[in-house]
Amino acid sequence: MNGSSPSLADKAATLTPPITVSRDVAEALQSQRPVVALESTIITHGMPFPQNLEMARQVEADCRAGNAVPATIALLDGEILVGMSAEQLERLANAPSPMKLSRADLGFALAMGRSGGTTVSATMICAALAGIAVFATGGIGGVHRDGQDSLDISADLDELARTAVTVVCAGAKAILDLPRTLEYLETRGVPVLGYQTDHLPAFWSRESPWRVSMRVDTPGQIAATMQARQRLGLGGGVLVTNPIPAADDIPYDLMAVVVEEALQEAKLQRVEGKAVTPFLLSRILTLTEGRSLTANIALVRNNVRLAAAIANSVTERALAEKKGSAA
Ligand code: PSU
Ligand code: MN
Repeated sequence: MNGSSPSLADKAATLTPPITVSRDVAEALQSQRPVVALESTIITHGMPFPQNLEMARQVEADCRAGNAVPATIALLDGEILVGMSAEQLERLANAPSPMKLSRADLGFALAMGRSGGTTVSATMICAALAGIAVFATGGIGGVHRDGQDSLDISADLDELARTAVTVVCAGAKAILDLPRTLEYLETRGVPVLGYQTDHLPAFWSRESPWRVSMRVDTPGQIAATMQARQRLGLGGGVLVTNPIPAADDIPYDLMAVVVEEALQEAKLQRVEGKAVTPFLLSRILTLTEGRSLTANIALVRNNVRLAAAIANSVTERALAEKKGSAA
């Protein structure tokens, strides 16, 4: 570094929106190499310490093993980070009272200099700002049970309808109303793809009783679908549902009993709003004696591997198209 003229990567590291893109992510984006965005509410609210930090490091390694640069997204002291250093990850995983950030919270958190994990909705927003098209998470939020009365419908669903990022998840947790979640997504024009499955996966379980209408069997078919949607100017995201690996599956009927018990406790203790999902997750962890956490880690890793393969396919297609138009 001679300090006089900043490299292109340095310039890309500070975009006009207040986000800081790490050097390796900026370089990958600039040279059109595959990048996968990763969310951070799973670190701050989804898993206990230290498993949260171990998982965050592990999925970054999985992403690199799949030939894609990981871009973990979070807020630290009012700075939106796209791509985090080892030290920043550690700070986030240990943050004393991190916010759980969705679209509604981002501006406030930025203004107040707060730290927090980004949910699927906020991660999609930041990924799109940075120019990242593929994002891996565990499960998305959805329509809660009795959501038709409480109107507790995750901001994730509307974000999928408006922001053009492909989200790879293991379906939605059975703590939600799965058929209403599917109906809502359909109404809002969000395609739900089943990866090598005809059934909606239910997070800890490979299969739920509900079907998905669009099945894909290869990462290439997903990239082709993304490209076709882009050509049509449809906007909005794509939801890829990827079943948990068979070795870690907890059957749907078994989980249904555990989920029912956790929901009853949440009701008794009058847990509401943003606190509902973290409360249920931690109760389910205790009720399954840790099995749900092992499953959670396995499914996130599985989603990251698929997201990396999709990102590779997307960049291959973009390069092929460029060559085609140059010829
Ligand atoms: N699934 C998990 N762990 C999580 C979440 C989902 O296994 O921590 C998080 C995601 O960040 C998702 C959010 O976007 O929960 C949804 O929260 P809500 O239902 O409050 O919108
Ligand atoms: Mn909610």
